[in-house]
Amino acid sequence: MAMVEVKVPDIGDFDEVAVIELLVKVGDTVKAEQSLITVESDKASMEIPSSTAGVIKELKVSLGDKVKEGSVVLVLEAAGDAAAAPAAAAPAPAAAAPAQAAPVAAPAAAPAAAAGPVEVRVPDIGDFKDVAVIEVLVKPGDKIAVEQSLITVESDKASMEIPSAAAGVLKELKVKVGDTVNIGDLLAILEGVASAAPAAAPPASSPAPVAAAAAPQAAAAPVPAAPATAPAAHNPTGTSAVGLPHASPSVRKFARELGVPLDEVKGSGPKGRILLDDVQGFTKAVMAGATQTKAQVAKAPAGGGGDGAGLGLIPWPKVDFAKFGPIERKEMSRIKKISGANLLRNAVMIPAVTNHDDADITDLEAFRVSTNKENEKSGVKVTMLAFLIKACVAALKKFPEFNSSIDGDALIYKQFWHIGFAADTPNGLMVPVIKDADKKGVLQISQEMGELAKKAREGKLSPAEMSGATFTISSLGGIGGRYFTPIINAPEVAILGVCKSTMEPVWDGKAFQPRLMLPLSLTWDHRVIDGAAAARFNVYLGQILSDFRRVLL
Ligand code: CAO
Repeated sequence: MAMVEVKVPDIGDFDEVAVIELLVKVGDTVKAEQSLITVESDKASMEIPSSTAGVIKELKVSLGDKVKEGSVVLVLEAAGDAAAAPAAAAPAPAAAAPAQAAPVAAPAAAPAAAAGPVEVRVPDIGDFKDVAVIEVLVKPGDKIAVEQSLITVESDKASMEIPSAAAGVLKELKVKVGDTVNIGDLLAILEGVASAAPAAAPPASSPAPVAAAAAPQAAAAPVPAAPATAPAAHNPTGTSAVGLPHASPSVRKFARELGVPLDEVKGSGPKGRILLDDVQGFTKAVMAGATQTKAQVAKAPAGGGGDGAGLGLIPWPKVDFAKFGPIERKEMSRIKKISGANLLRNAVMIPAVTNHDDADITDLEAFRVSTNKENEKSGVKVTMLAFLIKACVAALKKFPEFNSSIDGDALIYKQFWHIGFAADTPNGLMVPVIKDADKKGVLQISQEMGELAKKAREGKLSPAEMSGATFTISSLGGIGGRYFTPIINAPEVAILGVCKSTMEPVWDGKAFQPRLMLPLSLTWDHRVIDGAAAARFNVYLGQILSDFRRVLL
């Protein structure tokens, strides 16, 4: 296996360019022509490819370094036959050049007045043949500036933007996404305002550009017979003249493959450049439901409702309500939008079943009332919900799968008991969490609940105070109702709904006795829990609530 130095090839008129991205690291196996680094001048950014396949042994450049033709980028151990051809290690035009940018000076010619329609054609794009149009950046009616990018084309080696050599109003676009184009093909017709002089610069040297999408562009001369390269300077900072996000070709390609709208990704690189990590971070956030793409938001009229197309459902009904009577349209709160999207996912994705039961809390309520009387001066009111939290912890300890979460084909059994409780706030539903409820007494839980519920209503809960729950209780007991079917708060696997307790006649074997009965609704994930376990959970919970001393057992 031969060691090969991969060098910066001929990068045209660029003297020294800065290394702005390292796309590989020591130990990586790279293919011939795989991009290794991104470099950037004040005019363009471009990726420097490897001339040889192999395993990277040493990186010779770091971020911020300046490199020029001949600078050693890295050393690699050439793979297989490539080792026998060390010549390929050099930036030999044949191998490496197609992946180089062919940056050229900005057009020197001043725009000249043009009369009538002007044709814009594909300039000399070097070795590229039949390159695919992957983005159309303008539309008829747009006012086009000289050097404004019109389309992005991509070969298997690179992508580049094709700019307009003339200024004017776009009358007609002659290409669409998916078309393939070659040198001289007609791209667009402008109604002339001004055009750059054709043949402002000689054709780029033989290497074909691997220009960044935002990189060395070749401007088409508006003369069909002799499309001359008048490469445009590209502004590498921020977005391009057409508002294109600033990212290297590989990042743009990656984003396209994932369907990530690059213009919605915040770049964390220098001058706001979008890095691979940014695209990955954005994708993760969308998958986790933490953020939505503009398209998702537009499609989600009912707080993340979507149009049902993904589920093969018929579209959401669109009704012109105003036809039937007066209406008022109000935007949903941010919390409603976020929780709506989460609730929808949980409702759709979890095979949920709800078991209803009643618990006799006659003695517990009597105890609660007397405790509150005794503690009147302390200012802390013991609530039924605090007892329920303690009782649930006991049941969760007895039935640990209720305190678990699904992780692929495995279950994560949590050895902590953090209980979330739904709180009704003016802005919507929030779920603060009582951490380590197993280690706290009912008084402490009541006090914390009071504080958290207050914060929730004031919109002051921190993300930490709303995270980490292993089980949730949703209590409508202070309001009313009998039973309901709460939606599981993923990735938890169960939730307890509680309604208002009522005095009911309960048969004790000899006579009906007036007992205070608390309606319970336990929703559980059937992938983790089965009906028998859910029934046992409810029975056990009922036993604890009817005789709280069992918590001590
Ligand atoms: N049965 C009968 N009475 C009950 C009860 C029950 N299960 N639970 C509470 N009560 C009583 C309380 O004792 C209290 O009465 P007093 O004022 O006479 O003492 C009264 O109802 C009000 O209680 P509360 O609701 O203020 O207190 P809480 O501890 O029960 O609940 C909290 C606190 C934050 C959970 C509650 O205020 C809340 O927001 N509930 C709504 C939760 C919700 O929206 N769930 C639905 C989610 S799904 O959309």
